Amino acid sequence: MGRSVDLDDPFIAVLAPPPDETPVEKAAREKREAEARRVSDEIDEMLRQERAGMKKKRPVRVLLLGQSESGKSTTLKNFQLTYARKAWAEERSSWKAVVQLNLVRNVNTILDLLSREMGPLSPRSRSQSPDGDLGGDSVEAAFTEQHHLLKLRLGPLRRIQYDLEVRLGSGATEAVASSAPAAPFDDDAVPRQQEFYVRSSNGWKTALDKFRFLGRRDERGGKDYDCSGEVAEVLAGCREDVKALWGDAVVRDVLRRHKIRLEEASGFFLDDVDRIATREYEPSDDDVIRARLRTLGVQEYRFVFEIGRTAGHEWRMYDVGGARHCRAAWLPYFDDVDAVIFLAPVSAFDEKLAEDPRVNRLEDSYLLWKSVCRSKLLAKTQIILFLNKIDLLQKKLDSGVQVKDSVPSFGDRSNDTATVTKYFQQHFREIAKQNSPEPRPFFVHLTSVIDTKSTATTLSVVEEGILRDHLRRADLL
Ligand SMILES: Nc1nc2c(ncn2[C@@H]2O[C@H](COP(=O)(O)OP(=O)(O)OP(=O)(O)O)[C@@H](O)[C@H]2O)c(=O)[nH]1
Ligand SMILES: [Mg+2]
Repeated sequence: MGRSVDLDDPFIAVLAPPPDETPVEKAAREKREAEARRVSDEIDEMLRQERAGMKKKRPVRVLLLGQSESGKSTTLKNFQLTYARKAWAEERSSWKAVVQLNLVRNVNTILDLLSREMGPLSPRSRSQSPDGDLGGDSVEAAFTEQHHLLKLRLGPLRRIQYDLEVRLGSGATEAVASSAPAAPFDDDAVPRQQEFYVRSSNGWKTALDKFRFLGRRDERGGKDYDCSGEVAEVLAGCREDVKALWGDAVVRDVLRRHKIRLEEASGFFLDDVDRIATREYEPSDDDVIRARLRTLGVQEYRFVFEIGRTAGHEWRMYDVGGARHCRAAWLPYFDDVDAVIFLAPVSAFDEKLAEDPRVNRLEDSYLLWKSVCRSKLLAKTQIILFLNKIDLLQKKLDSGVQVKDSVPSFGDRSNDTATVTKYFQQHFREIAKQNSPEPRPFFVHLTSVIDTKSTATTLSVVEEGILRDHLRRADLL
């Protein structure tokens, strides 16, 4: 992953020299490399001038766009993990509550399903009719006393979910259906909406700080109720039951019949119960990357990069809520950024939007992409497309899901990851070409942003490209 496929970009050509090039191709490549070196030297010189205080230092501004659950916040976390490790390390432990909530929610999803399937009666009374015949369908009959006991013993996790959700705030719950339009930020059609100009300068810290400072006295001398010890205690007590539930063949069968693929959903931690459901649990880097906390409104993050060419330089990243009702808030940020990173989760080609179950998620991404490309405010802004969740796409295709069943225009092409991503990519490229007010290069990366190693490679290419544009802009100001 993390592969760029735009060979027009000199930096990418440098990274991936063709293996069997002809003399003409070699000459062309060397020319491109020389150009890349020239640009690179130019950047160094500009940075040197900036450092020498000859130019006013502007922060680099990046806007992350895309539908809900496309991976925007996860990409932002990767930037932080790679370039601002100190801030990352300071924050890591406060993600604990989010990971715990994600895990507890997984368990409660299963328990809700079991409640519906098992009904209120005891297995014995339900599975045997008065004349001695087995009643209900085969799955009902398959439930045992053990399932009822598990349901009973895991009951306290409902209150734990409630406590954590209350504590973390509205970002902790997922989107619900609404009738908001797909992209209400058309430059021409919609006036700017003042009420959406909320700039939070501390982003997810608002939610996480509630856990960081628990137990300390507030300014009025009162103390916040600290539920973190109790959460860890209850989870540790439920560990074996959670494992038994998730490992149970009947439970897996019920999930399969309802087409619920928890392992592909946001914030999946059921395979890590042994590690997480303990009193001493501390999140790892990977846990933080995979933890799901929904973004609301627009959140601003300020990082001073510690490494890379921009070490010491401030980057401001704007992470937006991707659900339809959040999109009106995006527009004010369009005229203020050096680059946009647009995320499209291509694994979602057969899924529907949580906020509007009539809309296919890939269609929604195409629509959003079109609106972003045609925005006049962004006409001169670099837009980088991440075709994200390639790992999930691969898994889905391997399990036999046919793209043509959800995307009829895909036709009888081969149903493999390379063909499918190439097809989607061409569609995005065509939309950009048809709708951009001025011609613009098409930068695209195939990503799985939960894979921090490959994402770091992608980000280094992205960083260089953004920086180059940023410095050119600064020169023009
Ligand atoms: N398997 C896999 N999971 C991913 C990938 N990218 C993101 N995720 C997961 O998908 C979930 C949603 O990602 P987020 O980064 O929160 O999505 P978002 O775009 O910020 O969503 P909103 O805040 O609702 O707009 C998280 O649990 C991530 O861990 C990916 O490439 N592969
Ligand atoms: Mg987000």
